[in-house]
Amino acid sequence: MGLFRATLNSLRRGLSKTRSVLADPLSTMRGRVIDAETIEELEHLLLSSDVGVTTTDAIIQDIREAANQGELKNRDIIEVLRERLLARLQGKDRSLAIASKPPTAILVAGVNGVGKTTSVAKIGKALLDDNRSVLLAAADTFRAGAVSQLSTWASRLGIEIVKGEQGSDPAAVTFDAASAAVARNADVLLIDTAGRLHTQEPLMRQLEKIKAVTTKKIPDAPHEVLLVLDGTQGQNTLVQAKRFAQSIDVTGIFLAKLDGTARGGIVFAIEDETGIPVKLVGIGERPEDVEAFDPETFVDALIDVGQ
Ligand SMILES: Nc1nc2c(ncn2[C@@H]2O[C@H](COP(=O)(O)OP(=O)(O)O)[C@@H](O)[C@H]2O)c(=O)[nH]1
Ligand SMILES: [Mg+2]
Repeated sequence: MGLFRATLNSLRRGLSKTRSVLADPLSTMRGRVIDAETIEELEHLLLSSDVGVTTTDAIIQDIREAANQGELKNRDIIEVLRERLLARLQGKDRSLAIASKPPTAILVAGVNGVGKTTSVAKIGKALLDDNRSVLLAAADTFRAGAVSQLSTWASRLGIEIVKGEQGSDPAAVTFDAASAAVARNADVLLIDTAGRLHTQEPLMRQLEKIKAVTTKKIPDAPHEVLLVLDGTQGQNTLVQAKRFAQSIDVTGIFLAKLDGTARGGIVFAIEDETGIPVKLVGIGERPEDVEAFDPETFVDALIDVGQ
């Protein structure tokens, strides 16, 4: 689905807090001879923006070797870094899966407060703007106020919603919603779930059940299982991603709150540690504050080239 834009200026704005940690110090290195000292400085910058040890080591080793071979004479360190960062993100399918026969079902999971419901609203709005019919399943029946939060979004955006009582079985709500999506010929069913701690076994099993009833009603569903991670939670997101991936087949990551973190490099660490592609990023609280994760646009915004 080509629903989402990847806009350099929006991403730059979204990554503005990361600027002081990465892009600003990097810009002072422009034009410098790429020697051992410069490379070491670069290593510190990458680590402090949460790029993670795996990507940092790979890039630094590669640059060191190239420098030793004399390949980096007259090269700009920022351009060299840009190439290497981009290479790390290549070769992944970052598009949202679509069902060959509608409805497409997208299950949204993650721990409490990371931005799931907001992200569901963002995806719903993008689908509506693309003239697709959408149905929301309010399968967070656990937290007080969760159903009404999603209902508020639904009525603001003009999207239909299937909901149950607080405390009711979220798998039953999902089953009803999936049935309704089929009966009404909806293009996309978006399933919002309860925030669970990755340490809460019963809740993790409930998520598996929600997934199973979706498959029962819609063959091959869910077509996407999006894990929402909170960009401000740093290394904690890695633990969550691994735990969720053990329990259900996570097909993509929605990295929310990228605008709230000074460590936007976390994207690299997430992909290194989990192998799951980041597909969407959230850069604000409004329904339009979502961007496709496009490696080139992201890297350019991250290191702020062309400024
Ligand atoms: N700055 C910012 N805030 C966000 C973003 N996504 C969600 N939020 C906020 O994070 C808080 C929790 O969001 P919510 O969707 O209720 O999380 P949930 O518990 O996972 O469903 C709310 O105050 C949202 O407005 C984002 O991309 N950027
Ligand atoms: Mg929620």
